Amino acid sequence: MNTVNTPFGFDVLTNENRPARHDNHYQRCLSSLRGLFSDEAAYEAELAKADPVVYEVYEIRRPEIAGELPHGLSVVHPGQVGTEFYMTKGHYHAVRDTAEVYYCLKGRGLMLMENEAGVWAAEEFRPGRLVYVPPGWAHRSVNLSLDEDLVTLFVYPGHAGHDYGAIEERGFRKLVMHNDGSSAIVDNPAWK
Ligand code: PAN
Ligand code: ZN
Repeated sequence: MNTVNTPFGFDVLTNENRPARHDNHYQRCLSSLRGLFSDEAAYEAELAKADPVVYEVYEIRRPEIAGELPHGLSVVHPGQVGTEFYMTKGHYHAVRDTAEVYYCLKGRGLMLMENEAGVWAAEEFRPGRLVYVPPGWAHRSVNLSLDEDLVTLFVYPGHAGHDYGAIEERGFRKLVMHNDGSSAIVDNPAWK
């Protein structure tokens, strides 16, 4: 992590859908996402064939304090499990009153959001479009393309932290499904 308090700049997107610099890179393979997709039989069938990378993240890490702004690139690959599009796990920030900005560089998709009052929202991702995730909203990126990566730049407050547990337990209220060449946002029957 670059903890030095010195300005820096870099090309955020190279030809390989990765930033010119990063401190950490992680990949989420299908095998690490058990329980995420609604069609469990389709998930097991896909996994029996292969263990593809569903999404990956390049982080420019910063100290986990309020004044800092960690940022990075999220790349959700194209694909589906059953008819549900590839997506990120999704999370709340551990410190609920922290927001996040996402800016779409490539591809097309949705930011699916919901808050603890049970209200949900979806905002479109396409190149040049910014999505603002207000404090208190869980967020999940969904790739609506079956042949192109969804590449977004994110920036969030250093002290935000990540809470995956609430979403792992409850799921999101809505699922984003591939439907006849298009997409449909439907109720999640397993949502608690
Ligand atoms: C992003 C996300 C990234 C991966 O950095 O962490 O897109 O999604 P999951 O964390 O849900 O797997 C962010 O929102 N940070 O706060
Ligand atoms: Zn976040």
